[in-house]
Amino acid sequence: MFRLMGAVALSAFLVAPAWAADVQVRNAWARATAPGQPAAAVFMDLGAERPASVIGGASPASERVELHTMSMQDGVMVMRRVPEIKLGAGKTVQLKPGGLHVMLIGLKAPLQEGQTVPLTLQVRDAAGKVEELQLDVQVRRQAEHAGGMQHRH
Ligand SMILES: [Cu+2]
Repeated sequence: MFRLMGAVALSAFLVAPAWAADVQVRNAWARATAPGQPAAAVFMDLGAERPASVIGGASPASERVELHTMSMQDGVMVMRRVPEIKLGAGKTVQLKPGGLHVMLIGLKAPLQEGQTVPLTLQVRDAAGKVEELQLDVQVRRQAEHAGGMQHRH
């Protein structure tokens, strides 16, 4: 029984992690969007073997890709663009609702639950060399995180 459940879980949830420049990405996902919604946030866990930075990205699903962070300012959640997301050796940086995220801006079509969206991240290592990391972002339901905040632009 356990073995059977394990097999189901593997096929449903385990996606091979993507690697570039000793950077590993796990669990890349985005919220499904409503028709007309102009942007979507993408979340993931970023791990690095050596210091590196994510410096940008691109996706066929949107006109452009930006790196953002959210923070509380005077009681209001504010989102702003950041030039890079720094990764430390042996550490994991979580991109999650309410914090750092990758933003797909100018969506060409709504993101639908169950869909997979290609995303390329540019990763720069400590020597300044830039590599591209190809990801598949899984689109999940909006309601998955109860109490999540509205993401506005
Ligand atoms: Cu954003």
